[in-house]
Order: sequence, then structure tokens, then C-alpha cells
Amino acid sequence: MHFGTKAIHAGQHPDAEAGAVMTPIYQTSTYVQKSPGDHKGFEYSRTQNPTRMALEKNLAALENGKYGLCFGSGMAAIDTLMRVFKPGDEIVATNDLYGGTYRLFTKVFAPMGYKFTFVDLGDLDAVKNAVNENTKMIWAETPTNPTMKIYDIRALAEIAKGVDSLLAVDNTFATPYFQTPLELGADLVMHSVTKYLAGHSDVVMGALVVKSDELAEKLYFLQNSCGAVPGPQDSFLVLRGIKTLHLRMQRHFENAEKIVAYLQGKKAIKNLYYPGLPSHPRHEVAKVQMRGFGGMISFDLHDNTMEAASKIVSNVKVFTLAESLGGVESLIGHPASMTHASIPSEERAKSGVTDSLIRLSVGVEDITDLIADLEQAFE
Ligand code: P1T
Repeated sequence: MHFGTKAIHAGQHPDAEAGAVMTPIYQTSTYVQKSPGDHKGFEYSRTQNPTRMALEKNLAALENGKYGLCFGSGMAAIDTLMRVFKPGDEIVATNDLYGGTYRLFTKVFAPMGYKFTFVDLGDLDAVKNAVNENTKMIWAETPTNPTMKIYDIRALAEIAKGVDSLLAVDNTFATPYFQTPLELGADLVMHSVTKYLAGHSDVVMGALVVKSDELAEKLYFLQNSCGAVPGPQDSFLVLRGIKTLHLRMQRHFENAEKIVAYLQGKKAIKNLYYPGLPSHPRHEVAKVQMRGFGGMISFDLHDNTMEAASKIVSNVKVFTLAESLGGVESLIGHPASMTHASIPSEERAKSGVTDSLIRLSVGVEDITDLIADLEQAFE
């Protein structure tokens, strides 16, 4: 089956009771047993819930994986994954990543004895130097949040295999519509489902997708034992959102390309970050591993001050100044003070998250209105 068909059908069947075409919201915590242990495979909704499981199967299909697991947020998904490892284990992570992931790694797991090395995953020699026999996972975002760096998933998978480590890819920005890391050799895909998958800024959720039976078994055990599962209502909303994922992503991409073309003419902009730009340092890698470049754009200003950035982000009328991304509506953000404030400023500066950096999550509105809005904000 092709992507659009899977988005609409995978994991879903008309319901046996009434023939409902849409997956019912099984708003129940528990399930009847005729006698102890005699049931329909459902005992308790932390462990199994039909609405959540339909979504998990759908996500596994979209990522061309075998198993999907959903969690109460993207952070809950990463937190649960980290419990596969033990203190002393080493993780090599990208040095340009979502601030919340950085905070979880450095403030929650590092004090417990887990070791993290943050490197530029684009520098493959640096990655080879950073890994060793204690490395259990390479953690990549690609494109990265917020400076849109691109890492070569195939090359990282090879390095990970060489030291018997997992390669995990946070695929939130690309979505499986544009990039399927498991097909490029990654062992695990993580999503902030909150973003493009849900697509309507009305749900917070996370997911993991894997191929290996052994890793899936460990993760299902942890999902049930730690219990950070999403509810059936949110699972339903995401199933509904995913039915238009392919349509939305096409429009996010189209609109983003037009906004990039518009921003290229702006003298106030110093660096413009978008993997679809031929001048992007890893545009060639992006072309090989992505089927499109998505709807996220970042740029900073020659006047590299919070005040200069603030003037633009505070004066938009169609874009909304807010955290998050990936919804149908366009959002604008200031990473240094918002999504990436939990990263120390020296670390932020190293990865290009300057004081004037502005991030756009380009929505699916009419492009003329989006460009007119940016134009009046620049003025
Ligand atoms: O917000 P949550 O669903 O818990 O997901 C965390 C997360 C993980 N990975 C990436 C790449 C993310 O962008 C996020 C969440 N990001 C934002 C809220 C943001 O505005 O960047």
C-alpha cells in the first residue's frame, strides 16, 4: 500500500459491533472477563486499548516499522526509551536538538549516571571518535530543531552498528511522509506526535516505532510498567489527523518553499536555514534521504539581538507567536527565549541558536496572506 492509503486505512477496520467506519473511542479503563483470564485480549487500558492500538499499528505502517508505541507526550516517549539503558551507559547525541530533550538528558538522566556526549553528527569523524563499546545509542534529530541541520542516517547507522549501538532518529520535523529512517538503517524512530502527525495543535502525544522484536518487547514492558500512555480520545484525534497527513505535508512544503524564496530577498536576514536550499551545507544528503523538505524554516538577523527578533515575532497577525509546530496554522517562535531556553546560551550559540534566531512553522493557509503578514512584520 502507498502512503496516502496507509494514512487512511492502516490499523483500522470497521468496528465489529455496529460497523462504525471510524475507530470507536474506547473510553474505558477495563474489560469484562467471563472467568479469571477468559477475555478478548484486553484486560486494562494502560496495557491495551483498542483505539490506542489502532493508532500504534497505523504509525508502525507509516514508518515502515513493525511495532508502534504511543505515550502521553514526546518527552514521555524518550523517557521510557531511556529506561532500556542503565547508569554508566553512554549516549552520543546531536548537539542541536529540542531543548526539552537536552533537559531530559542532562538534568534528569545525567545525574543518575547516564553519560551523554553532544557532537555535531554531521562530522562523521567526530561521531566515530565519540562512540566506544559503552555507547548504547546515537540520538539524532534530522532535520534538527531549530537550525535544520541534516545528518546522514545511513552513515550514522553504520557507525552505530560498528559498536553494537542503536541509532534512534527523532523524525518529528520530517514526518514519515518525507523521511523513513528505519528504511535507511535506523533502529528506532521517535515522534512528538503533538506536531505534524496530530496536525491540529489539539493533542500532546509521543511515539516510538521499531523493527526489532527484541527491542519492541522491552519497550512494551516499559510502556506498561511506567504507564505514560495516552488516552483513547487523544488517540482518536491523532488517527483522524493522520488521515490528511499526506495532503497537509504537501501544502506545508509548498508554502515553505515560497516563503524561503521570499525570505531570500530580505536584507535584514543573515542566515536562512532550510534543507531544500541548494546552499544548505547538506542539501545533497537531504535530497537522498528525504522526499521533500518540510514546512519548518529558521533564520537569524544581522542585528543579532533579542529586541530585533522580538519586533518581528510580536508584529505578525496571521502567524501566531507560540511554542510548538506542525499544526495547520502558521506559528512563529523565538527559540532562544522559548523552546530552547533550557539550553545554556554558550551551548545554544555553538549550534547556531543565536539571540535573533526566528523559527517558522509554515501552516497550510493561503500563501499570499502568509507572505503579506511577514512583509508587514519586517516593515
Ligand atoms: O512536546 P512533546 O510532545 O513532549 O515532544 C517533545 C519534542 C521532541 N522532539 C522534537 C523534535 C520536538 O520538537 C519536541 C517538542 N517541540 C516543541 C514543543 C517545539 O516547539 O519545538
